[in-house]
Amino acid sequence: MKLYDSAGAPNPRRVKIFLAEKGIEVPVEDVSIPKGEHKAEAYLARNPLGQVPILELDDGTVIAESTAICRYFEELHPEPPLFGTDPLDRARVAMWDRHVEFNLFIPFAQVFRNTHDFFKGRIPQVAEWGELNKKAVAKGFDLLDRQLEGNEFISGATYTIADITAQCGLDFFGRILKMLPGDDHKSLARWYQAVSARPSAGA
Ligand SMILES: N[C@@H](CCC(=O)N[C@@H](CS)C(=O)NCC(=O)O)C(=O)O
Repeated sequence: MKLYDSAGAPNPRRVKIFLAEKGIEVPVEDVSIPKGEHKAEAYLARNPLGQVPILELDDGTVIAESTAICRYFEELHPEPPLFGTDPLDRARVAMWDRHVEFNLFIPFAQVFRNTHDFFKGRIPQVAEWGELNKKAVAKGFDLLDRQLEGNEFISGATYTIADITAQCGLDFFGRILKMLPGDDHKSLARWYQAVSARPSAGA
């Protein structure tokens, strides 16, 4: 089995933190986004979307989408559970993971793609759309801050995939765009400090 990664990229990092939390080691191959290796023929044959991460199994089966890869490992290695523990908890974790994706991670990615110099000349950029998404990120901060006022972690009392998704979004987009939680989002800032101190954050 092999995980196709791109150093520093936020989606593969979701999988790497997940694996670190589970204590699983998987061989990793780097696919350079700056060099365009993710759009090379050999990689597109594995993932026509030309995105990382993918997990390639020994029989050649390819799993794309970070959450799908994490789910696969959750089935193989249920402990510690990172997708919830019973029907209600699993629903709650799925709900919060989706909330984080749609209200934080994706708007952050839109700001990055539409306003950052890295993408100049690589993709068509619509600066106004990027600016609008800054407002969506701010609303995402509000949502998570409210949730974290009374909860240690995003979906409740335990660290889950929803925390990993938010952590990777803030570590990558939040840092590059200088949009990190401050005094207006104290609970989110408290949570961010706590998850950043976990050993898995080094993954
Ligand atoms: N929904 C996918 C998103 C994957 C994705 O957007 N990966 C980024 C790196 S973080 C990528 O490959 N970007 C290059 C591109 O889209 O051309 C997932 O969760 O894995």
